[in-house]
Amino acid sequence: MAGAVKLIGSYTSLFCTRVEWALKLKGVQYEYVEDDVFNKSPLLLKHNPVHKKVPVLVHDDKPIPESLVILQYIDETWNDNNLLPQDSYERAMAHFWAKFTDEKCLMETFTAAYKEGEEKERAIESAQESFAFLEKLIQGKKFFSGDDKIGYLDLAMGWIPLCLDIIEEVGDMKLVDAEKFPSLLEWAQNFTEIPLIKERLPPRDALFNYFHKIVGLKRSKNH
Ligand SMILES: N[C@@H](CCC(=O)N[C@@H](CS)C(=O)NCC(=O)O)C(=O)O
Repeated sequence: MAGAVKLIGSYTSLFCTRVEWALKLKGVQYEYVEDDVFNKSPLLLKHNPVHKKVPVLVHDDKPIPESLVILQYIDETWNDNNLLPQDSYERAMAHFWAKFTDEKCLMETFTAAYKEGEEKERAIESAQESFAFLEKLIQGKKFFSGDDKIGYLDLAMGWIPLCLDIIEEVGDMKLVDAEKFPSLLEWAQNFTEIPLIKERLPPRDALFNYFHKIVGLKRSKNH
């Protein structure tokens, strides 16, 4: 598929990382444009006026926002080496769980990181309840997308090995441990051992500083 591909991203964004993994898995050549989410560029505001967030994929001058939407677009546009299942029920379920990880697991993890006291305890409990569904989903499988190779759902869940332990450290809490979540942690290990995934893991200190900053901002707004 011809046409210039540009990714407006941010190095420490887990949402951008999943898009970069997908582009690399598909062997798509692209230009990467780093944005500053604390001082957004006119290019980002022009291409994502609705949410004003990275990532935005620009293909043939057409902008596509929202990382999960972008993953689907990439899969349909460069359609060898499929990321999404071919079976329509399985494909629907992949979308369901990807939405679940963003809207429940990730949001509850972030909430637990910035809340304090009883509210924090409640957020930790509901995050762990959500992670328990992922633990069940991955049991008996090497990858979320099957046994032989990673796909869309692994990329969507990729934030877990990428930054869950960093958010846990910033939030002074432990959500996912080896005792309760052995299969999820084994998957995380298998996933990050894949060379293409490992190559695009931002340095830990950059991620720590980023989450420290946004958790701090959220706490100060909360007071
Ligand atoms: N649901 C969006 C989330 C994107 C997102 O939250 N991006 C962050 C960077 S990690 C951002 O641009 N934040 C700027 C802001 O919230 O104003 C997606 O999946 O792409």
